[in-house]
Amino acid sequence: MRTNIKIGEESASPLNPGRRAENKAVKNKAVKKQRPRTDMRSQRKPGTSWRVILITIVSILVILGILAVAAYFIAQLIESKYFFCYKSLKFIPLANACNGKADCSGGEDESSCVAQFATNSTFPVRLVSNLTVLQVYSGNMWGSVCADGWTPQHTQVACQQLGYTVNPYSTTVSLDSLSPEMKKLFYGVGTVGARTIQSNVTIQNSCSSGSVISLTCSNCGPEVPASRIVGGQDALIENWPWQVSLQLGGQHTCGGSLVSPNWVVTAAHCFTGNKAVSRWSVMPGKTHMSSLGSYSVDKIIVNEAYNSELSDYDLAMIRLSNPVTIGASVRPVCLPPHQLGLRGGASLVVTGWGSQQEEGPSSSTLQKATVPLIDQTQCSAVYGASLTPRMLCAGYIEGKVDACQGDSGGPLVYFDGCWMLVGVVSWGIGCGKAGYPGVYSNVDQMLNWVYSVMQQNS
Ligand code: 4AZ
Repeated sequence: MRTNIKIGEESASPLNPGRRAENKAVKNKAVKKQRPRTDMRSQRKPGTSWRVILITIVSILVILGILAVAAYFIAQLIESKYFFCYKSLKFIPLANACNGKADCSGGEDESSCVAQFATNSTFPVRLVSNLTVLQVYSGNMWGSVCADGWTPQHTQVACQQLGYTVNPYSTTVSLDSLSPEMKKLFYGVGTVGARTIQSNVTIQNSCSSGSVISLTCSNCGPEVPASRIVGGQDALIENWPWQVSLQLGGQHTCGGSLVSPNWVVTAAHCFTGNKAVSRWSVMPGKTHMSSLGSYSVDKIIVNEAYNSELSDYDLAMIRLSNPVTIGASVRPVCLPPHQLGLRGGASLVVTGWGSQQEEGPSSSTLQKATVPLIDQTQCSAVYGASLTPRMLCAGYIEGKVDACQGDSGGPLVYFDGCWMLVGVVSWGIGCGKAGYPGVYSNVDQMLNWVYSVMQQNS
């Protein structure tokens, strides 16, 4: 048994070099024997190499994605501070764009800026009262248009004059339904051929057909199934499809309302300090705030009479570079007829993504709030001379439900057969404060301007 032990010790520490060489040879043999195993590894199953390729591609895509997102945010950051002169490939401070002095060598910083527009004449066609009776202005007088001899071509021309080409549609209204004011003077139309309705009309004492023309020029303001906003509720864009987000450098800044596929009505004060048209875009059809797929803007026109200190004539219009595609979540609101005659207490709805409390962030979901119209004299008692005829008030004297920052420029609508844009969110003292209702631009008082802008810039 001991012998066994001796033999064991010897083999554990081989002192004989001959034996060592022999051992090495054995080891080498063992390595050589392993080679075929290495070869087998290079003949991996096909799935393994695909996995490597896939991982490489995904890694590259992830890296490219991260780079693209980083580039986007860097571009946004630069864009928020600088204007890019694309002809001379240089940046200038944003404040130098649209300042009346060309800072880019090609002058492109001054070539597309917010423009002003003044109306020095009466827009010669209008729709009056909730009956939307067509009136024309000729020889310094407004008169209702008789249905006698009226043709679909006349409808087409009148709607075109009002800036609409979509769904021109006319009906007749009996003379008995008209107010004394609308029966003061009548016009008969001649054969169509002229580009304007008023160019070929004759004064008449009455209409032999016994009726006048009522006009609808666009399938605007469809009825909704159900019915920064403070005290509002979540809303769906499908129910308020004219609501758009007006974005500056991709950031929601103001609300706006589509009044046709390529015109948006908003507030003039949205453009104070940001007059470079290229920085603005319009996002229609979204309940949740987003900036992907917004429409570019090719003209911004503010009312020349806008007074930034008084917020008087706080109205502007935006022309889109391409018309929006009309659908369930994108559709224009109707412009109100003249003398709609709303009284204090009329139920109005304001919508927007503005703050849900004063100084708060804007809301990511569209909000709506029902606010009653406040009688003009009652509101003058609150705001005094600050309240001009171009403004109207809506809300509750006890506060709580109101428009707020970020809702500016957005719609205040009234339903009577269709939804009509009666107001545009403009200003107020705080948001939802007791005793201080929201103040809106009074669209009725600036319809002449709205129609003139659409007609002269289409
Ligand atoms: C604003 O700053 C603003 N409560 C809009 C509406 C109101 C107040 C402020 C009305 O845009």
